[in-house]
Amino acid sequence: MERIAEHTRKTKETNISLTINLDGSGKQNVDTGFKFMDHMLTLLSRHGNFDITLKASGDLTHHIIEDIAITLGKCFLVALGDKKGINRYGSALIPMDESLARCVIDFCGRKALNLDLKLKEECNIEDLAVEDILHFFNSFAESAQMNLHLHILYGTNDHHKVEAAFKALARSIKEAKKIVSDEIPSTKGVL
Ligand SMILES: [Mn+2]
Repeated sequence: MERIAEHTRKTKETNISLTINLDGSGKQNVDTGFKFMDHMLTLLSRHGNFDITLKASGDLTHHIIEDIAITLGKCFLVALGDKKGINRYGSALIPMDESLARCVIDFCGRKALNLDLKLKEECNIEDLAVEDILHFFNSFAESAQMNLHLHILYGTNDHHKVEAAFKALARSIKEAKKIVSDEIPSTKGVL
C-alpha cells in the first residue's frame, strides 16, 4: 500500500499545499517563500528519504511557518496510517561542523516535545526568527502526534545548530517510518 498523503490548508492567513510520499527517494519541490525554510525542508526530505511537494504562501512569517509545520505533521500522521509494520522509533546523532544534534522520536500517537537547540533568543537565522524555528518543531510534533526529543549538545554557529537538528530529525524519521515487520509495534495492538 502506498504511504502517500496530500493536504491543502487554506485559511484567511495562509494557503499551504503539501504532498508527501513516505516510500519515495528523497525528492523535493519546495517553495515556502523563505530561503532558510526551503533549505531545511529540502534536507529533511533528502536525509529522511521521503518525497515532498510543498507550496506555501500567506500573510505573516509566523503564520506561514506554523501552518507548514501543522500541515507536514498531519501528512505524516495520515501517510503512516495504522502504522502497521513500522519501526516506530528513530534516533540520530548528527554533526554539522562544530555543532552536534541528537534526536529521538516515537510515532506513538501522542505529542511530547523536549527541545533545546541552544540558540540565541530574539535573533534571526537568515530570513527566519529563532522563535518561529522553535515553534515549527512544536507544531510538527503536535500535528504528527509524536514524541520529539531534539537537543543540540554543543555548538557555536546557530545556522549549523538548526541544520544539524533538521538532519537529525530527518535520519530519525527515516528509521522510524521504515517497514520492519507485519505487525503494529505496540503491546496495546494500536498506535
Ligand atoms: Mn546550510
